[in-house]
Amino acid sequence: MTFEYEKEQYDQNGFVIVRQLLADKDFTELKQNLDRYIRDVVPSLPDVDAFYQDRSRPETLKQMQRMGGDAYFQEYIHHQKWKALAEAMIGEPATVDQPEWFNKPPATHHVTPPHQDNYYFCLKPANVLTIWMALDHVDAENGCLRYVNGSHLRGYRKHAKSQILGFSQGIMDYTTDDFNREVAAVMQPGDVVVHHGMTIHRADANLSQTRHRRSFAMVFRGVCCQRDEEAFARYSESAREQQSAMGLKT
Ligand SMILES: O=C(O)CCC(=O)C(=O)O
Repeated sequence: MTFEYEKEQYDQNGFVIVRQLLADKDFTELKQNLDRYIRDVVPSLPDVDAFYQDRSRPETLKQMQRMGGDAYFQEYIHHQKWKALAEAMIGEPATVDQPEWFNKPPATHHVTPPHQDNYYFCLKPANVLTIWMALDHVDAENGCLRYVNGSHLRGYRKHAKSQILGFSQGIMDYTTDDFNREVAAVMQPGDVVVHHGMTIHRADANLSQTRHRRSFAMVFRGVCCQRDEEAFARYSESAREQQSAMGLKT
């Protein structure tokens, strides 16, 4: 696949949805391995790699990062379907980071603050993107992602410390104009949304009492990207401060 239509949408809007990226069998295998990882590996991970809404309730697991220590996911990051889509959007060869997993468990009421991923990544140029795969049906009720259309073309917005674990910085001056430009990414399990590192996005809380809102994501960066090490050190320090203020152990 050449993804010409998707590339046009991505360049214009800063995000694009691709329906059913994987064959059924591949999607089932991924979900089985995520279940295995949560069951067998997560209980022994340090706090900073698995975030809970309430540490004493395993069912409130809301985020996992640095999953590359697991042999399956270490290999998975090279999956051709993901790489081909990423490189078609990025327009050059890309490298991939370790996978992440996000959830909004039912009745936990945590939001994703508006942010631009590259504010965290500190890459120049910002030729970086996230591919976020829905594992559940995702809609307005359970907290779908919402994108400010075209915001990747309008530079950085000011971020400040947030109180939300896993998203240490957020845009505090989110305006009516931002709300008006939002597009909700309503997705079926197996659909992916690809967003540019400068695209402003956020998500409401999961208001459903029964439905999870799980996703699996990978970040790809063009080989031309260089990290601004000073800015990244500042960001990493603020993330560490947040985690230690919230009592997380490394
Ligand atoms: O799943 C979420 O709510 C946030 C995900 C996100 O911000 C990202 O992958 O960049």
